[in-house]
Amino acid sequence: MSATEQRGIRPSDLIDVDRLWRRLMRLAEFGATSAGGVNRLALSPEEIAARKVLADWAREAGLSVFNDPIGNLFFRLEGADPAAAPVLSGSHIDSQPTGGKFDGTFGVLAALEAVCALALAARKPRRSIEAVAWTNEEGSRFSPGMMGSEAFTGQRALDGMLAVEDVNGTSVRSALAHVLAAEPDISRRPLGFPVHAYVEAHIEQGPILEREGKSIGVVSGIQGSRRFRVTVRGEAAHAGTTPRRDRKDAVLAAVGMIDALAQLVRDPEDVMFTVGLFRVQPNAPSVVPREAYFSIDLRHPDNDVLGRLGDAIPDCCHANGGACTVGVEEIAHAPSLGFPGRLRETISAAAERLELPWQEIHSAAGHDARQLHYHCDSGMIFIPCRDGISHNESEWTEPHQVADGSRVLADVLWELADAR
Ligand code: HGY
Ligand code: MN
Ligand code: MN
Repeated sequence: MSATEQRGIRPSDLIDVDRLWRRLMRLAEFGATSAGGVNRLALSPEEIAARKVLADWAREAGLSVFNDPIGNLFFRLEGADPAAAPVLSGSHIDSQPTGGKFDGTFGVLAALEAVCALALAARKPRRSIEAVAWTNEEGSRFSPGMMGSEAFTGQRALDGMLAVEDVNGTSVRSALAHVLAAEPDISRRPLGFPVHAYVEAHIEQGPILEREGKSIGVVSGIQGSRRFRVTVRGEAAHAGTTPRRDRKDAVLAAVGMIDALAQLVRDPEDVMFTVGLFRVQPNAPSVVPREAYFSIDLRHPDNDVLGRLGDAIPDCCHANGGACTVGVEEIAHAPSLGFPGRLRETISAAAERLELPWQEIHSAAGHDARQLHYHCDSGMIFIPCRDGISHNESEWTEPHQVADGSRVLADVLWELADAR
């Protein structure tokens, strides 16, 4: 086929949707739950196995594979100018404990499909294009999340991350050692490099695109979030013999705090306040609890609201501690951000060319694109998901929706990488 004919074929024409869908279903087997979801925690044996399959698929297409000191995994389509800063695209393959088949995985596999399809068609853009699977985006095993993209962009130091432990006392350092030891055939690159542009494809994780009948969401930005951990220390005592006046009940104090916090953040009504993790020590039915440990996930698109309410959280907790002692630690504070217009226009123009109905949409969920936003021009492409459900085993999106998103992504990546 002549170069001219080649040029007439857009990258979106090269996308093999059946292959992409098969790979989505295959990856969902790693950590598959009986309810049809996925439990593939960061740096777990399930994730090690999934990473190997990704690397095999990339090599079959002739791509080179790299990892880095935090375990990010890259699949590179070499460009005509290898020294030029590459275009990057991806997301994460770690999941929530009761996660779905598409959160993160769609973005990694759509990016991998784009570079595989281009490689198999012997298309060589000026800049290299790399698909990436970022380490520990979800933060459910090791908190806070987004360690891979934060370390890559220098938003957070690697050493502090390596010391983080999961609930069983396993550190990131030791879990990561197993991941990297399982990849002796993958070249290690240093942490971070200049990136020309980053695009992440993701399911919306909300109901808007489906409700509005749109195939593509051009993401305008990501709402801000603040994350805290609260430790309430009381005193273990006998549940039957200890009079109320003598009790230092950590759970009753924590419950009072959470109720007061819920009142504090009641207004404005679009504030997102979640206590998703709650641990009790010694967690025994006939022992007055010695300690309660819980998470706070606070989100809002207005940085002033986020600032005002987040700043009030420690005092609110201390004021409701009663006879217990209270520790409040803020573990992450990510402001609300807007993606650059030029990248949003590139995405919407690609959707127009493919005659796909699209709309601008703000992301209420967090993504690795947040970190890349401070590193290079970044943007996101959303596809609808059924009833907006996510972080739930029934998460679902249709093959044609996956096809639409991956085609737009392929054309956007080519345009960014091949621009003269
Ligand atoms: O929490 C989030 O927004 C992301 O899904 N980890
Ligand atoms: Mn995600
Ligand atoms: Mn998620």
